[in-house]
Amino acid sequence: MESNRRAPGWAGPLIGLVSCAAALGVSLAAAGLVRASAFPVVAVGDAAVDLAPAGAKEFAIRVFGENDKNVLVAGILVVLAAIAAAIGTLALRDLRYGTAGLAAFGVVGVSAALTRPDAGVLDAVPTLAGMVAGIVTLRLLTGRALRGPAPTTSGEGAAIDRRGLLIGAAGGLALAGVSGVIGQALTSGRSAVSAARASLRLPGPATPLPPIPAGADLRIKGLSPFVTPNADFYRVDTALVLPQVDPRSWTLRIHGMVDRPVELTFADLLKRPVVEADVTLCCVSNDVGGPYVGNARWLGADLAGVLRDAGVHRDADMLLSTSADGWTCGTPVDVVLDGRDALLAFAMNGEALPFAHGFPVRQVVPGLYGYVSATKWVTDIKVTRFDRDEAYWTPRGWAPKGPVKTESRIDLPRDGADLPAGRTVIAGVAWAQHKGIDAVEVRIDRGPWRQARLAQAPTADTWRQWVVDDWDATPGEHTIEVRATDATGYTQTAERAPVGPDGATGWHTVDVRVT
Ligand SMILES: Nc1nc2c(c(=O)[nH]1)N[C@H]1C(S)=C(S)[C@@H](COP(=O)(O)O)O[C@H]1N2
Ligand SMILES: [Mo]
Repeated sequence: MESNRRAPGWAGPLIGLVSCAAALGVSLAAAGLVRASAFPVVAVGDAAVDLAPAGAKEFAIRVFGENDKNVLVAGILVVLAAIAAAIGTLALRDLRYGTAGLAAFGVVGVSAALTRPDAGVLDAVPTLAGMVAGIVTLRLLTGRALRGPAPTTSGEGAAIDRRGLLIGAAGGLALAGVSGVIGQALTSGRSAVSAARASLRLPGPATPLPPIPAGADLRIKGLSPFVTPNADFYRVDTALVLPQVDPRSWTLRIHGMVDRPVELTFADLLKRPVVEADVTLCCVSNDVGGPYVGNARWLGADLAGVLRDAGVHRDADMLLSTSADGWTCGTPVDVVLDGRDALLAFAMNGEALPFAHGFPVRQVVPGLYGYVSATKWVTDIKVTRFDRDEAYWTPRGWAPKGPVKTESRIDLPRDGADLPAGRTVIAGVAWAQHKGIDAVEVRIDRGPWRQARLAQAPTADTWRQWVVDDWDATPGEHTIEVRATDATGYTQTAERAPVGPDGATGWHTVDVRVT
């Protein structure tokens, strides 16, 4: 058609963006009915997370911190918008191009949705529904636009029906908005599972732990509290939308190299002897001085007991656990069976696990980094061997086994702080889970090491607060360094190692200016 060549530049992008918005709104509504992670933006994002090259996790965490997922989704939406604008422009020229463009989106979305490890055929529905809505909207809008008056020979006047197009676009946006709101309500309306969580009555531990000793928390403002409140606990995982696992239908299968494969329901789990344990969890991606470490009082079933009941074969050395969303984790069997408090945890600091921390059940194993021990939303444990199976992060360049490295961190003063001269408190935390911290030393401007005073720690499985409260800060720039010694006698090396492949090393160092 000739007329469309005179369509104003904004018409094509407008048509494309509105069609794309309608497609996303309708697919979100459909995802609300199927499941949230089948929303194509999420499915594509999840696939991108899994396909990302080794080192990408490290990069994303370093640059974006706990916002890494939002940044990824925003990035996908920006790319989507750019392509949508191009598709609309093409559609005004020839509708077949536009339709083909949207269909190509559909293929990408369906492929991503169907190749997720936990996918079923229904997961294609949200993308397909969105694609149909997008194509119909695209056709209607181009149709309306091109119904405009014939162009004048002078080339002036409306070559497209602006009014018709704008009314159509408003309609398309209304469709996007209404279906998007419905979809948002359905996908975040985790009401059934939330209600199940709220109504859980958790059993008490067989042998309750004594309350946390008062001496474990020095109560210094700015120092990490001994117990990290759930709301402040770091979160690291590959899930773009939190798995919604109903405890009433949850089961945990234990199989592989065992005499008696078992499948436990949540009720079965609660009937087992309940163990309470204070355990500090940390991430292998936590750089020296970083925030990905937290301490909680966990409640759960004893994982070793569950394994003994199943009868683990002598030659098995790995537990390959899988989460409801298909993430996998490889944990050394000998570590879990050596008598430490390895848990199938269902509560954290006195409440059912928060959704972000693995509701209804997660693993907790003191002494191992989270990526090899702390499977959230766990549903399956295959007893196997490290030479037969690989967990999620191993082919992505992370060590198959990940014992925690002894670490210490300065919380106070903050790096880059401006301080008044005089007596200044230096304080922080140190951890060497399942070994225990024996000493922490601090030095200023590479001077002599001074012993920090250690807070109490109820067991060797938690971090330990420390403080130096007699530093007389003099005006000028100062460098403060810390190093810890664990109960095996090992003192942290000064040598800087990056987080990959098996955890960072080096002394945390902060620079301050005293005036
Ligand atoms: N299902 C699932 N569990 C997971 C992960 C994950 O990506 N998926 N990440 C692990 C990693 S790398 C860490 S450090 C801990 C973090 O636990 P948190 O988010 O409760 O602090 O969870 C572990 N469990
Ligand atoms: Mo981690």
